[in-house]
Formats: sequence, structure tokens, C-alpha cells
Amino acid sequence: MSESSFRPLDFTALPIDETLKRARAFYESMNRRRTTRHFATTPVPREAIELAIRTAGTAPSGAHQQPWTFVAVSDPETKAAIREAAEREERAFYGGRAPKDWLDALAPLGTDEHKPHLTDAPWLVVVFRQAYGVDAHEQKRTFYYTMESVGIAVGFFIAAIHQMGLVTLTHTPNPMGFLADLLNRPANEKAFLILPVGYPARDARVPDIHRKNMDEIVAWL
Ligand code: IYR
Repeated sequence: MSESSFRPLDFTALPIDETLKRARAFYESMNRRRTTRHFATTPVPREAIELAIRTAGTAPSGAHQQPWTFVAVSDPETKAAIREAAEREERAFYGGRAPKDWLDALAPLGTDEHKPHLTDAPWLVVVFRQAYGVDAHEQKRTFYYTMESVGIAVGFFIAAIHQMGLVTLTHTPNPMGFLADLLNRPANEKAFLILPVGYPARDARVPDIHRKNMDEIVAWL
């Protein structure tokens, strides 16, 4: 039995020159975004994080199941516990667990087992993917396209943070199981990534790497 109810779309068409003007301005802004590993400890108000999470929550999702949970951490002790656990995993990763090909691919980024951003950044937003739903009777409900859905939501989050003049980092400690334990998440929630958010450190540096050209990322037919 399908149940649906519809209402009119709230949409105002723009003149095409306005569309192109906005398209250029948005691209130029997004093209200035850089992933940053060096954070200042400068505080960021909770409302900014809330608005980024609200923005992420506007993302489309498989069957509109919205299979995401954002855990926003500013408590210094919890951040320190996350850093300690992440660095333990990363020491094992860089110290032998990672295959050589992977370490070679990471070399231009200059990453290592030290993760000061996890305690420097004023906020850590830990994103969990709900691999399945749980109803009021503790019954499991299948969720669809959860990877795609959470990935899109994180994209919205990153764009929102950039738009507000802050920086973030898509940090994926490997493996990430410790996050569900430390943050007391239920069994259906799998850690997806950690997004430290804040201002860049005064001496923040980014790798001198470049984005692919248009002709490398598109085919027009
Ligand atoms: N988890 C490690 C390794 C790492 C993996 C990828 I793929 C990156 O783009 C960057 C780092 C770490 O966080 O250092």
C-alpha cells in the first residue's frame, strides 16, 4: 500500500543571465575551498555548527530515510579521547598496516600519525551513517543508498562551512570503530568520518596540489 501526499513546488525561475552569474560566483567560491589540517584554537559559536548541520540535513537521501547522525563535540576531554584513540590507530596504519601503494598515494598530502587538529579545532563533527533503521518496536528497517546519501549530506556540510568563512577537514581514521564506542552510538550507526571545524592556524599550509582540468573530468555527448 503506498501512501503519498503532494503539494506545489516552491520554485521561482531566474533570468538565465542571473543563473549564469550565480553559477560563476558559486564555482569561484568553491574553487577557493581547501581542505585544511592546521587549525587555530579560536572558538566558533555553536550556532554556526548547528546551521551547517541543518544544511547537511537538507540533502536528498535514498527513500528520504535521512540515514545520518551528526555528533558535534566541543568538550575538550571528549576531543582528547578521540585524538588518543585515532592516533593509536594511525600509528599502526603508518607503522606497517598500510600497504606501500597507499602510503605512496598519501605522500603528497604529508599526513602522518600525529592528529593535532583533533584537539586544536574547536569542534569535531563526527558523522555516523545509519546502516539500517530501528523502529519503535526495535524492528530493523532496511535503509537504501546510505553511503551515497551520507556522502551528499557531508558535501552540503563542507560547502556550508566554506560559505561561512571557516575551514574543515575530511578525516577518516582507519579503522573508525572506536568512535561509536567513545560516543555511545547505537549498533545501527557506523562512523563515516570526522569533520574538525574552525579557523585555520595563522601559519596553516596546504599541499601544492591541483585539481583536474575540465577535460579530465567530463565527457559531453
Ligand atoms: N587515515 C589516515 C590515512 C589517510 C588516508 C587517506 I585516503 C587520506 O586522504 C588521508 C589520510 C590519516 O588520517 O592520516
